[in-house]
Amino acid sequence: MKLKLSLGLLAISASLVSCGGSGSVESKISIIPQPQSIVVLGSNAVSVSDTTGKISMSVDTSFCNAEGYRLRVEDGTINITAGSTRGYGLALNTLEQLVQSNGTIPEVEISDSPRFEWRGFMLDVSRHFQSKEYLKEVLDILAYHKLNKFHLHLTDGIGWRMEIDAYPELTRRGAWRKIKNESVPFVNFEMSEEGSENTYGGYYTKDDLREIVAYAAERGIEVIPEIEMPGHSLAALSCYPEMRCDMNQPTEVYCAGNAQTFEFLSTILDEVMEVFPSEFIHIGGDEVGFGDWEKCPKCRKISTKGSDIQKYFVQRMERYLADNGKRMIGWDEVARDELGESAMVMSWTGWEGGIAAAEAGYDVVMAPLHYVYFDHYQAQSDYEPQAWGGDNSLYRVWTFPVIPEEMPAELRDRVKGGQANLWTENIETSEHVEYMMLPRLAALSEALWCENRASWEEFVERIMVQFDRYDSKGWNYSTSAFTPSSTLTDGKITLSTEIELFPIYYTLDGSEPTINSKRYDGAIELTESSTLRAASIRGDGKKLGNELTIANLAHKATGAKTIYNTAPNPQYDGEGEHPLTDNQYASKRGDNVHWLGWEQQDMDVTIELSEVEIISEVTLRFMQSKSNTSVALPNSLRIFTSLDGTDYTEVYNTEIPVSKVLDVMIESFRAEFAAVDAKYIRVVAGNIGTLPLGIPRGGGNAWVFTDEIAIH
Ligand code: TNX
Repeated sequence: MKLKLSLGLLAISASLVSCGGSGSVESKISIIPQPQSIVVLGSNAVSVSDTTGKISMSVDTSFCNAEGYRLRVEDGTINITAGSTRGYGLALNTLEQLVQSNGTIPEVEISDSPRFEWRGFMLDVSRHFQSKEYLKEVLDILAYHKLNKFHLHLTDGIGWRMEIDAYPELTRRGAWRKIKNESVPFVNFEMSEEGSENTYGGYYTKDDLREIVAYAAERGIEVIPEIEMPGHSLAALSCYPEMRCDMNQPTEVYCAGNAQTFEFLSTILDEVMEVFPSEFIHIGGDEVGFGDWEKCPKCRKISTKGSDIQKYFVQRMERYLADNGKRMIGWDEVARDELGESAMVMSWTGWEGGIAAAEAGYDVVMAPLHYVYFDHYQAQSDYEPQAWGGDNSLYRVWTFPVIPEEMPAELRDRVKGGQANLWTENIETSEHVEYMMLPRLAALSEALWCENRASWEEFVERIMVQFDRYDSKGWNYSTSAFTPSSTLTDGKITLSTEIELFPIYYTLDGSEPTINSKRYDGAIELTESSTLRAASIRGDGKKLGNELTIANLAHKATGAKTIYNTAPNPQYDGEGEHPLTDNQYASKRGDNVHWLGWEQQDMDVTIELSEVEIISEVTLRFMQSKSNTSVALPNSLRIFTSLDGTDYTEVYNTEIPVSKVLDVMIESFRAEFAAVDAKYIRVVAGNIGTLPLGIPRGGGNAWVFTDEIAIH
């Protein structure tokens, strides 16, 4: 359905979706983000099929918020009053969500305005490129959630994505790379050229970017470009090495003592300002290594201290932007750089940077990674595509306070809003971008829009309607909030899901759970060698989220005492008294508490059973993650048994071939041997010692990681 709304010169069209499918909640008013006030007026709904002449709009400048609007549907007419044309757009967005599955709009009065003026989303198009057409889709998604800032991370170490007339190499070479290892293209790559073999990349022409800016503006969204400096600039400096401290030494940091650097960057910013009309220009400023500067004779003339050189650099660029009528934004590292007062700080490492920046007198956008980094996992990692960092589940994002409790009252006005950031080291396709955005963007939009938040339960009801809308728009989204997670206590397993709307069904014989399987209603007792499979299943039989599978959970050594012949590193020593026999398995993340890690040493442990048992199998899992950690599979596995803890017999000895896989993986090893009576089982896993050269941490100490020793 298309609803055409016209008023004088202003013609706006909104496509209307009808929501169906999810059953009980479909006929309710369900709007995300939740408007500040909804009053149901009567029961004479307006039919969408005939809205001609039924819609009137007017501007009321007395609205204290330009994005505010009032929407009244009554007696067959739709009346919108808004603070500005921006407010209209937002009202139409609400109207679209008011349409019920039977094609009518209920009689309501909605008064609405946003809590924050900065409701942002950042997409990194440097690590992986997205087409211009897809960026428009992203803008549609943002507009649908009433976000109004699109921060485009256009440059980074890996790729430069904006055509710059003065420096054509930036996109002729800087936008392309040859992938040396398919599985981790962002770690293992070399610069390339457009059109050459096995090349990945892309860039936007200035016209492309103007088109994106215009498309965004039509949707009330401002596009804020980011040109990273002084760090994260490997791509630019590979094209123009004369801006390095040492021309022959690859680096990601611009030389600060070189006049050419500032000429280069200000020319680039001139071209950026010509294309992007935004009030703000982002210059990055994060994670700068000071090593090059502190050795560079030219930089040392500015100062011998890296932090002072950074300050000089950022101040210079801030002044350049301010002289051109623009406000600079930088990541929280720039807060200590004594900037002009128009500068704004984007707080990413936590709240502290934002609080410090507000104290120093700057405006702040809160984007703390432990709430709103959408490159982080949204559910247990075993069932999710490879992600980065911690768990920012839907619930976690929903609890984003934007202004933290610890922020002093007098500084709170400095917080202009918040933003989610999607870094794309691990994200190549548009489907994956969407999967990471949705539905977390819905939770973000409520945090940024609503003065008074609804309850989680109430939000979750609206999310179900939102899923139907995502379906009709063709947007990919995650339902991971329905994936069961498990905890184990006293040999019993408890299941739960983040969204508790549908029952969990499970099987213990390894078969697929369906709506006819056992319905979970309390802790499950596991017997040796049972395999649990569990899933959330809706009334119509549709499975939501991923399935949980846990194999061979209980075993003969459950709870048994462990003697460490070599001690695990105290930072990775599992959790609890006997972590290797507690039936608790770790996820693919290196920081999961259930991992035990041995650095450079063999893992050598003895399990003491409470009595002599007949055993014939030992199962263990080892992790390997060579792309960004030092964890490698062991090169051998040996098992010895004893009745008295003194005399041991070797029952198993195997070599494990080296695996060149760089991505994170967990490998299970099942050691089977002739049945033997034993009370003590000694397990030795050989550490490869040093990581091979040619991989990210090559030459460094290798670690062995394991989580459980299961004895059968
Ligand atoms: C830190 S957040 C970065 C990015 C990475 C991200 C990975 C920020 C300002 N810098 O360059 O992509 O971590 O999560």
